[in-house]
Amino acid sequence: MLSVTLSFFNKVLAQDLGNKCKALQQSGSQSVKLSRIFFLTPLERFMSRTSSRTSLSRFLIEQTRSHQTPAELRFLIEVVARACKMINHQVSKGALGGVLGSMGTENVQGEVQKKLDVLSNEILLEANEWGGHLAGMASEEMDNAYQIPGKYPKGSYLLVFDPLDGSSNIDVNVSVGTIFSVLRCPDRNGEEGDLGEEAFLQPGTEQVAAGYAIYGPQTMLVLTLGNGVKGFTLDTEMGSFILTNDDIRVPETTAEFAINMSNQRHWEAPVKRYVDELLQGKEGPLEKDYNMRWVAAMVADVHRILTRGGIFMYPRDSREPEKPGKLRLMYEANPMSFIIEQAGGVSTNGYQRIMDIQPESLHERVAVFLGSKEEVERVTGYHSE
Ligand code: AFP
Repeated sequence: MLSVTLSFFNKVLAQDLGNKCKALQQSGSQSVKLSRIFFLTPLERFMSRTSSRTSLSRFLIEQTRSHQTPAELRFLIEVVARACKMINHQVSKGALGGVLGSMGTENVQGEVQKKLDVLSNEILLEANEWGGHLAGMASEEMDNAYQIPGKYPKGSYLLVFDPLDGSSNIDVNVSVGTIFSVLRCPDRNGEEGDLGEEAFLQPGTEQVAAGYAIYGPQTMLVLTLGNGVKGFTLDTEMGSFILTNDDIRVPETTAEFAINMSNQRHWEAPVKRYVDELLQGKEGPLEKDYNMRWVAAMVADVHRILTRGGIFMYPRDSREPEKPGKLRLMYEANPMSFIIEQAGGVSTNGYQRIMDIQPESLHERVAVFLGSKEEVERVTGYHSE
């Protein structure tokens, strides 16, 4: 009964829409056109919103059709995107979902794990383990590589991720995100045993895809498959990511920088010099006033830089001299560097291009300078003077 009523209702709306379109074509008057736009029926609004849109699925299918993206990789990205929607759902529940606060455990880096860190990790593992597109996974939240259970087929890719970046922001309701990187699994010459860590230790230049989801005022998926950077916004009513930023570019110049200034006394000389010059503004050697922003979630800081330019810095410092920085190479710096470079920006560790670094361990750390070309090149130059 309900479906009959609905289909009748739809027919009436469709007829009404047809009549309005005809009237619009015949009228030609601007004011009539405008009044039509403002007084759209729900169906008209729905159709005008959805008909010309490119969903993530459609984008990926078109990529496969033009032979730019193998079908297996397309499937992998779709599954990751689906997992990000599930994480977004959990994050948005906040206190109502009972998901805030700590687990009372630590990850391999000795950082306190939030409930949502662990939940997001589980969501990504479960979503990706059964599809047959992966040979293994690795995550910030797990000491060792994750083995695809024997009951599932294995594929040719490796997925590396930070399930919930910036998770210390969760309890204060500030943007967080998921960062991921896709690599090809090296040929194992028929070897059947567990996949070792060495399979993952490939430089960032070997990435075939990278992206992040940002859970903020809007939820977005930013993706590169190696031919530019695309931004998709989550339409929460339809449950799909819609292409909203077709060609994201980082402006070459900027007057905005991002760094945790409270660590200033621990920095190395080139970083001290550079930030000191930024702070001198118009009166200093750079002859320009700079503004500063620091969200303390890499996803949010990088997203701002992709949107309006800037330089993001997390340099190495003297607090833990044996560690070359705070951020992780494989699942933070490499995917973000791939995205930034594909958007026309630059990413270094102060001395060399981050994507050229040969990783030595899964959870290796690295100093990061990324964003607008002019500023990243300037601070990198100071390191070699
Ligand atoms: P959490 O995931 O522990 O919040 O760390 C976030 C992060 O790895 C990165 O996303 C931020 O840019 C950076 O750490 C912030 O570090 P500080 O708290 O030292 O500013």
